[in-house]
Amino acid sequence: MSETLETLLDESRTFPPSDAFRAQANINDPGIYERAAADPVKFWEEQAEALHWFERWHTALEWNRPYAKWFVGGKLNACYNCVDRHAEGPRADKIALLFEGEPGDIRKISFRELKDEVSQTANALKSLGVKKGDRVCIYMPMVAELAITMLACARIGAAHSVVFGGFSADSLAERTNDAEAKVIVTADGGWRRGHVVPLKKITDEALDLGCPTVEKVLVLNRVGEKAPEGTTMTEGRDVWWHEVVPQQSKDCPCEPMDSEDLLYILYTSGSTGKPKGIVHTTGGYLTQTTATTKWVFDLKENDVYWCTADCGWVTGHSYIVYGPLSNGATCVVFEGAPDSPDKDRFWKIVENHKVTILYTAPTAIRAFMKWGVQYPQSCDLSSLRLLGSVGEPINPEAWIWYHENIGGSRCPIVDTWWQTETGSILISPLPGLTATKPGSATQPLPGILAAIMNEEGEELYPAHRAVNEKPGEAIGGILAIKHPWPSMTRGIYGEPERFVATYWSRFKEHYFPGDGAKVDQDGYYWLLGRVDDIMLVAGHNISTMEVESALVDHHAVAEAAVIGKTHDLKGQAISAFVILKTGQESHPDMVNELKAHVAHKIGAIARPDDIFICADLPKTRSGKIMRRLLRDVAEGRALGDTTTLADPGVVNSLKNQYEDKES
Ligand code: 6R9
Repeated sequence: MSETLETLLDESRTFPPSDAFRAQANINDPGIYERAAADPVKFWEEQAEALHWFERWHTALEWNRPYAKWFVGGKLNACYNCVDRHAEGPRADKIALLFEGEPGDIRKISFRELKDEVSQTANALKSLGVKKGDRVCIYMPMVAELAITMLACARIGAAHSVVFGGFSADSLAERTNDAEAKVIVTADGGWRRGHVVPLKKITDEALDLGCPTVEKVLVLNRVGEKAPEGTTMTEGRDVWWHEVVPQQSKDCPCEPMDSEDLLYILYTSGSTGKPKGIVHTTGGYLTQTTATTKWVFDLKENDVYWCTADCGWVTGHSYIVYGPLSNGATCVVFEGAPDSPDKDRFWKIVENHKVTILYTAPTAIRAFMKWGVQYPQSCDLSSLRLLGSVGEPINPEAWIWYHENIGGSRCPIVDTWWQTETGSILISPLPGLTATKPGSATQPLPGILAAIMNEEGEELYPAHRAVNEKPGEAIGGILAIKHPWPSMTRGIYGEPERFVATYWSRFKEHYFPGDGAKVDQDGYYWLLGRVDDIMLVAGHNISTMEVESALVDHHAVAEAAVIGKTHDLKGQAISAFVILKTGQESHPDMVNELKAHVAHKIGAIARPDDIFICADLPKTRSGKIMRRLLRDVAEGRALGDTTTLADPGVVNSLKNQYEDKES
């Protein structure tokens, strides 16, 4: 990358909170930013007070870059905070988990029942030999028992490592072995678009590859007689959930954990290399997920909160399980897909359960746009009062569509930027205070110091600055976080050098998240995608996100992925892959029309050299577009690692079509 990043997209629409929303919001005093900036450590200590500590900490922060320890000396238990303190108080009969399975089965679990079931599961894990400090691998469908198992681990001080139920036997074995897990908790199967995902069979395959540390496998009966042929139990190793869990005592004390004890490991697959086991500890993580859930989602006692992520991703950890339950919220847990049995499934869930807060991903929103407004319009979405987005930059047009068609133009949208490594949301609007701009994650949250850097590691936009200081003109560069924050990762499991090399070597002081960003003249942050994806076109750094947003702005376009393709003269030329909305036909002039649209919208410099209209894009299982593979396609190379793709077939057929077009 050269000096700075061009700033092309100029989005001037703003959406201030309504007076009514502001008046009732959890955070409606703008002074919170100043108070936090004046003394971030003291500010986070105040947030930690919201938790139940068995013993108070003696030192709020010990910082030996890159290692932070928060609330040192404090003792607490994450499960106690998420379950027991509510079960023992006025929330005992409040619904904690509101589960809907793909076939339509519904289970409502109160905090009192959750405490019993988590305790029994914890005792079952103990009976299988799990002790404080051990690791448990969880490979389950998105059912209530997945959250229950995570909490059961936390209760007895065992760390969980959740592996997304769509991963292969190889991935499961690799992660199980890296974490040296003693037990795997799985299910006979899970439902996905009417089919059974054979989780137990895949677990057996993984174990056949060699997982020497695994002693027992606990198997939930989810699909029963629909389990695929060959689903068998290995005597002495495998145990049915229903044969050991319900029999256990409901009495299982919460283990007092040190604030810095391991809570979980979660593997993130970088674009290359083996997955990184991101480590999170207890006190700081729970403090910040608890606080941010309350601020960002404006969570109230009567909300029905639904985060559509899977617990296989960090979003499911922080914003389905730990943050919301610690706040005593009612959380929807949904097993299935948004288009099964039909494309209105999400909206039926919102209508039936009167969901008030919906947190989903841009990839889902763009799919809804592509399918058409008739699906949300056929359901009553009037219970919704706040919408959230996470996982990728949300293009302004997708934001506006979400605002109008899902939020009925009345719900604030929180576009939340964060990572597995950050543990909780770092950049986001506060819905009672922030005037939002479509496509911008707006501002670092109180207590977070975020800078924009140049290649040389100098701050172009400083982390420390007066709260109301505005740059006056847009500044593009690399995002960096300066001060430690409580929920930051404590490392990559077993790989301290890789931890330093990946996040702490690029800059002398700051944490390097790997994302490009700009601040606009008003001091709003725009996340522009991974630094590796930024294009260098004739000496200009151009973000893929801005060109994609200009394409999605065209009425016929549902989704776009942009890459830089090697070019003799320009270094890189802009190349776009475009999916049209359902019902839109490509016509001979479509490509020229789209090129002209981009040039008109953000400038001639960003006009794509070529545009390829396609039916699908390669995405990771959490829905992020893999531009690296599109570069391989465009440059005619062999495809790189495709193991993290949701559907490897997509990129292979794309490659064939692309080659046909070129020849
Ligand atoms: C929570 C999660 C992290 C990467 C991150 C960035 C992208 C996430 C975003 C966003 C723009 C947002 N990302 N949220 N980009 N705007 N609101 O997704 O964690 O799976 O670790 O991915 O996702 O590139 O660096 P993770």
